[in-house]
Amino acid sequence: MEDPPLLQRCYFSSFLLVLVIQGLLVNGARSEVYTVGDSEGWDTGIDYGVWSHNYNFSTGDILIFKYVKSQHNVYEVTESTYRSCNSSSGVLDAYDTGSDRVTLKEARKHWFICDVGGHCLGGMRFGIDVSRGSTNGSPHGGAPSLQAQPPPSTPDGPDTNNNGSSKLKSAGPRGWTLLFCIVAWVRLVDLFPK
Ligand SMILES: [Cu+2]
Repeated sequence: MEDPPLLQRCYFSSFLLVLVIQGLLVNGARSEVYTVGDSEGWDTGIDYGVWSHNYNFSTGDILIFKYVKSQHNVYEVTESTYRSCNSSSGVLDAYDTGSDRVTLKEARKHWFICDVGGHCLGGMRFGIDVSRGSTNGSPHGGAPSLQAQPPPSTPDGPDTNNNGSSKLKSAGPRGWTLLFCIVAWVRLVDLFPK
């Protein structure tokens, strides 16, 4: 049975809407805020390798560096600068307010150091691997799984349903789909007002 073109377009728009909702759930609702060093903050004498291994970071998460202003600072650097602690090059961003918020926007490795005299070589540095916000969010726990429901089975064998009710049943879901599609179109127009 061929679907009319309008209905086909509506199936597609419904699919898009589901993607938008899923994107909002994954990237919006599940971002986390991490205080670097937890209660100890950003300071000397702390093993940030141990700290960073306690968490899995995703895009949209936020790092907060807490320290006494002018005693430390925060540089986001390249890997080679992280390894050498030589900040004459490879500095991507610099913060020095004492309460710096860094949003992890990109899915890649991020490297942070303190550039105040010798602190980087002394251990005030760490690297984290930021993954794209995804549905395998084990660190956040209890992620709602948005697995696609299997389509309602339509009996096509002569043995399963002999009373001819399948034709009647098929009209119902299509009507609902059409209604849902109209709502989906309205929502999509609202979301993308171009
Ligand atoms: Cu420092």
